[in-house]
Amino acid sequence: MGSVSLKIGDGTARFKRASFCSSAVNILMLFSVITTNLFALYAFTSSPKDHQAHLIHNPHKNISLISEHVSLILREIASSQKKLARMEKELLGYETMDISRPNIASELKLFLQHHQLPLGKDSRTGITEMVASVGHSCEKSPDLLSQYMVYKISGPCPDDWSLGQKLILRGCEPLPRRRCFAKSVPKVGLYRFPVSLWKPVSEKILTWSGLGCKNFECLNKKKLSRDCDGCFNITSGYEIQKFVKARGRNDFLIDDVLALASGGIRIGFDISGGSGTFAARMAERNVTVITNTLNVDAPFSEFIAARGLFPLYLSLDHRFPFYDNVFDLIHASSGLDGGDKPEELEFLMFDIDRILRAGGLFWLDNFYCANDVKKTALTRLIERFGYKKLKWVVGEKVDTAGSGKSEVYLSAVLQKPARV
Ligand SMILES: *[C@@H]1O[C@H](CO)[C@@H](O)[C@H](O)[C@H]1NC(C)=O
Ligand SMILES: *[C@@H]1O[C@H](CO)[C@@H](O)[C@H](O)[C@H]1NC(C)=O
Ligand SMILES: CC(=O)N[C@H]1CO[C@H](CO)[C@@H](O)[C@@H]1O
Repeated sequence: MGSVSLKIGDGTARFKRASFCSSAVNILMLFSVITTNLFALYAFTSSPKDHQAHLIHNPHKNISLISEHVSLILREIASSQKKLARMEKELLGYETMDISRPNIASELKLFLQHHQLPLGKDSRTGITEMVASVGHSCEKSPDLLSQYMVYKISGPCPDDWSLGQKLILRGCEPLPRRRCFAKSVPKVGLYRFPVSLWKPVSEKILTWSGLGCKNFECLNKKKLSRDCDGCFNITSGYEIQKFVKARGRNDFLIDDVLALASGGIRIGFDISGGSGTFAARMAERNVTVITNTLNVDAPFSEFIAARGLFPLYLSLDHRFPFYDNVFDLIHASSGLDGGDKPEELEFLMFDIDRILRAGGLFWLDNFYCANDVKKTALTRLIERFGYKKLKWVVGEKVDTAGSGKSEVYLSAVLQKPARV
């Protein structure tokens, strides 16, 4: 077994060319079925006349001739299937990773190799081997991946979380596991919950390696994203007013939204939730919220955890690691945006719908629409899901920090219908 397919696990697929690919593959499939059948027809009918006469006269003796034809046909089918699989892979833009090639870290090889189960087939799951889960897009960054997998076994891991995140941002998710100890940061001076929600977090208990900023002063001066403008300042400024004091029609208040829900909001999921302030405000109302974030340009995960909240370190390209119909509430804002790829947002919306329970609320909070086309497309997409619009506000805001142009934002509270 020289190479191992990376088309395994729940690796993130890039969907840009998906529809083109699937129709091309369908045509190929059809073509192959037709040619295989024609071939079979030819094989059974085109034997020379004397052979046929011979067969008729010696029907039992010439079974070997028929079986020869059959095995020829089977070989032909197998080879077209292989050809098809190869073409499909080329169309999708990924290949099997050849772990026999040079410069592949030995730890990576070991991790990717299939491991047979010691007792053969497992009766409960039906599997016969353990397959390591790693994103198929990892194939696109073999050098980074190999660099990531070079370390001393049982020793300290290199200080390289940002390398791992770089791979994740290139779609290499899940990352391979490693057999080394991540750098440990002493977490001194943590406060008890719920006091921890609004206490300043010490700079010393966060990891600043791999980041442009090395302290809060630097972070607070930067506009990290539309949803995090000074969001690490949780003692004064705008962050402490968020969700409890509105700046405009697009800002809904948590208590108003909870009142719409007629009870039963106990667990929620916040997508790209900055420094965790939404989860903090919800915690004060006894609602448990998981905050999804990466550490892009700032130590979001550790900061959220220091506040006593649950950070989920996961890119939005990854299927949410939750079962269907479990959340009462999902909150998302501009972080949801997949850029100029509308399919990405569509896949994401279906995944949000999957984990939200019927009757649960989807709160789209100040979603930035670059233009009218985008707003219309988003509105159409949302309407396809048949949610009840409890609140729907399209507003304009002046971009005070940047160009001074007015920008369009959509805020909505939507209730998932019970589909039967
Ligand atoms: C937080 O914001 C306030 C008001 O904008 C400012 O005075 C204070 O210095 C900021 N704190 C930090 C740690 O940046
Ligand atoms: C949250 O739960 C605590 C303990 O059960 C209770 O005392 C408090 O009133 C609750 N707060 C809210 C806002 O419901
Ligand atoms: C008994 C008999 O006629 N066998 C023939 C079956 O077909 C093979 C292949 O054409 C011939 O070589 C055999 O003589």
